Amino acid sequence: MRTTTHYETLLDRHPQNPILTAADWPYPAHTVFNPGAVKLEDGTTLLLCRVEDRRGHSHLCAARSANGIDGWVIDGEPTFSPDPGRHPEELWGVEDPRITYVEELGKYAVAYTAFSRGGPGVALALTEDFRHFERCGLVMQPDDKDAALLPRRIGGHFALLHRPVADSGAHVWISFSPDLRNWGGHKLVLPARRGSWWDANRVGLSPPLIETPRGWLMLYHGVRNTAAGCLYRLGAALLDLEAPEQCLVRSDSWIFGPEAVYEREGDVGYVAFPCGYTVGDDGDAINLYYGAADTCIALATGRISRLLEWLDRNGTTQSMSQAVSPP
Ligand code: BMA
Repeated sequence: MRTTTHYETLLDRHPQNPILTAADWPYPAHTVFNPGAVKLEDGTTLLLCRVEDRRGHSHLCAARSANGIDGWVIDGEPTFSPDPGRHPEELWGVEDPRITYVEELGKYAVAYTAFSRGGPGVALALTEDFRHFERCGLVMQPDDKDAALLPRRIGGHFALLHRPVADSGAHVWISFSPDLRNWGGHKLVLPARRGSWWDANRVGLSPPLIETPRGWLMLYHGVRNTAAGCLYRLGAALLDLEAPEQCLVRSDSWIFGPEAVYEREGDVGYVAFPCGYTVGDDGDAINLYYGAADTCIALATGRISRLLEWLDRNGTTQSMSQAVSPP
């Protein structure tokens, strides 16, 4: 195994990794990965896992654990299945959920990829209990994915981060809505870099934004296309609290990448892809849940304060970054 011994370690792999695999599933599953995560009111960690079947289509299934590490109780059947009859945008499955608790609604908002005949788009569903879901339908048309809602309104509007793909590239954007159905005010937040950068070919939000007194901490994945395939790694940025389209600082280096065997070997090797986190009782410790090699689910632990402090030392302000040019 390769190591990053001479680089600072900000996120530690849990010794029990991978914490969930398809073998744990109570019904046939090919792979389980890219879970959304949330800590429920009673302290239970709920992972909404992407489960791929042998057709290649994905659905979502909830797994619950008291400590967020083991003892998972997995729903006996799919928790949220594609419903292409009523929602044609879900024809080829539902993928990569990101969960946000929206206090104003008293509900969790799940932003997920709906894989339609026209390509992947962003859909939203609301739930109170992860058993009944109310779909809002497709909110961003294809090609678009990697979306999460912010937990509160910004300037009177709901706000959604997402990653449309256009001729100009694959960059992170933010859009606003009065009602979660109609979206506008689109603004570029974080462009992919260019050339030899680790995040040159595509960037996308990873888990939902983490609110801190200094700004929204964003963990994002950056993709570099190589002769051997794509490399998915994780970077950090800080967005302004009241104007999240303003990126205050962005990491030049990646902070976490595929190194362990279960991250390098699988259906899609060299992928570490977090879609959710939970925060400890101290408000600082985070559990970051990620899909490894599009095959299994792993856990990395860290501290928000450390990530912020590292960004202070290793970040670049957007205006100073010569590597970035807007689309
Ligand atoms: C992305 C998404 C993820 C996947 C990753 C690596 O575009 O499709 O679901 O984990 O590619 O295959």
